[in-house]
Amino acid sequence: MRQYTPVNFADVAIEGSFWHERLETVLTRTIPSQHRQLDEHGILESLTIPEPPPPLRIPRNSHAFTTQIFWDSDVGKWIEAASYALRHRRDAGIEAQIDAITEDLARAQLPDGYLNCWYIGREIENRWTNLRDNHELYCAGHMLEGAIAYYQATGKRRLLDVMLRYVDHIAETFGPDAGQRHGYCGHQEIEIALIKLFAVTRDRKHLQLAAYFINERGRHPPHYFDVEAKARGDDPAAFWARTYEYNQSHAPVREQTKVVGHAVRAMYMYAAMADLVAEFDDAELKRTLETLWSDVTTKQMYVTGGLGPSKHNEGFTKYYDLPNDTAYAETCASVALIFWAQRMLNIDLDGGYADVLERALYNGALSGLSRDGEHYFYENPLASDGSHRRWRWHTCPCCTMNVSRLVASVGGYFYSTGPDTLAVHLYGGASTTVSLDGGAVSLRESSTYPFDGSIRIALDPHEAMRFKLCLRIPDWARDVAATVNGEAVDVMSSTVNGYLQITREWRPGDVVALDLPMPVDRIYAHPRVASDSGRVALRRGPLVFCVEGADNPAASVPLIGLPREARLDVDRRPDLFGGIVTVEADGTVASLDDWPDVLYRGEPAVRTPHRFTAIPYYLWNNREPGEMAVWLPEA
Ligand code: FUB
Ligand code: ZN
Repeated sequence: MRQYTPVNFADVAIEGSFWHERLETVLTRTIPSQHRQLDEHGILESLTIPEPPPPLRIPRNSHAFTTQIFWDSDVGKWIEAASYALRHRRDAGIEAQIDAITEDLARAQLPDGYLNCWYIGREIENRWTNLRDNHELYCAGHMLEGAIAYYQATGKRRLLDVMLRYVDHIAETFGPDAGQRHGYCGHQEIEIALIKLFAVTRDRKHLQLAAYFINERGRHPPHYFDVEAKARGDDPAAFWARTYEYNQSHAPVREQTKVVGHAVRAMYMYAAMADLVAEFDDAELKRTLETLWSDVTTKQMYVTGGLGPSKHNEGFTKYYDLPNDTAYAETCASVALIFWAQRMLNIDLDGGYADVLERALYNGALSGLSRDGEHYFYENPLASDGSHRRWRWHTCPCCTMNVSRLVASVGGYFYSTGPDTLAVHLYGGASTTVSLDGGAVSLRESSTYPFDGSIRIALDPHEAMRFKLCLRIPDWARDVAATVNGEAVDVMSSTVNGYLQITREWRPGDVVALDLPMPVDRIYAHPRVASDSGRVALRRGPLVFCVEGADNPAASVPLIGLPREARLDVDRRPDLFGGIVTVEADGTVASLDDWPDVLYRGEPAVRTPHRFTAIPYYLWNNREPGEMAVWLPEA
């Protein structure tokens, strides 16, 4: 059913300054510093199964849970990110680090293939007894993804072989047969990994196991998490989250119509389901995903592509509940949304998926990584009183390696190929050579996107060749113009599902020019989003903007407003963050001068003119700490 195949990031050269800078930062600073952090925080040591086990570094919380239990996943994710880095350039130092981890894992692995360093080191007698909470299969999934990426980057099989033994053990342990456990992980992840493994091994056992975990999920009675809770002597009703909506096992996945619970778990599950749609031509599952997609994107997504307003369940609450200053909007959730969106996009090339992918990529996900590449956001609120800061490390460092693996592989989101089709989803200066039915085609896209929408695409088929070039026309773009070798294309009539389709015999040296004008747009939220009522946000191209104290020292950010007719200017700022575009606006500020020392009065505050500067949201909190707001009162 999947008609399109993403072009692997390793076959895409990132040349544009925007992503080149992010990529270099990740390669030279983020990946090495993450290894240092894994080392300094005892995470690498845990792979050596120290005897006796050292005291917990991360104390148990009120539910007796420690995030230390899924340290293996952090290592796996780092290996994956570092392996992506290796595909950009080999590095003996990084390889030695991964090889050392591999040897620790090989030593830790039990004779039956089992490999989870928490359980092996601390409570092996309890393995597989609490899938609901303890992330065993989640850890296996991330380690497996790391092993696959390392094998693909270097050709070295040792870690992959270790993980294949573990997967064999998992496949014996879980499944429909008598004597097997009919379970699945409380935190979905292994499903994605097994499908990636299938792409390497072509062993259908791996695909079937992924399908089993998805299809078994939420089938009851009896519910698997009830069964295992009782087996370990716990009362299932005492589950701290109170509902299996938390981990999307409240109903069989095909019967789910609302996006609920923990946001990252949900997104990873939907990504895996989208893979299964493609692998099994599963139309029913596709319809389920379309319903869920519509549910989340029309009622539960922040303007930044952030997901999950609540800290309580790290996830969703009720429709239109999108508070700004308390937004959880975990970096991982936006990254995972990108994974899901990409898989949906490649089923049948519907630009709506690419629009969300781009929104999350440039805003809610990218904000998770600091300019210096060594600080992070876990939560990505849309307003702050100045107390929300980037941190160097976290007791739960899941977001750190999610954002590094995303940036290190960002080239993989730019292009897809399909039957006689080359599709361009993202712009920003990227080149590739792909194989179509008629032969090889090189494509070089040059632009300074996302700061400018003037795009040039040079095509170089090895000889004259007929195929369809599909250029994404983002949902925010209006008055789009395009030419082929200087001749105008009728964009309106040639655009299908968000893609401008140009089918012709392409010749070496052909050039397409695409102009996506980028005025500053005012954005309004659905009237039911109480937090944004009477407020306006600014967007230019794919970037959502915010007002930050550092640029606006003369006024307190929450007092700044933007009248409906106010003029908005664009300013090119080579001096700021290596060269960005800011929005300069004729705003207002609420005057406190004539407001007496009372909370309430019969007249609103007097507003005086105040010109302010807004920067791209993803860049906030890279200077001195201060207030920030995305949604401004329209006043
Ligand atoms: O539980 C593993 C990861 O840690 C989740 O994906 C994040 O939400 C954080 O809880
Ligand atoms: Zn995270």
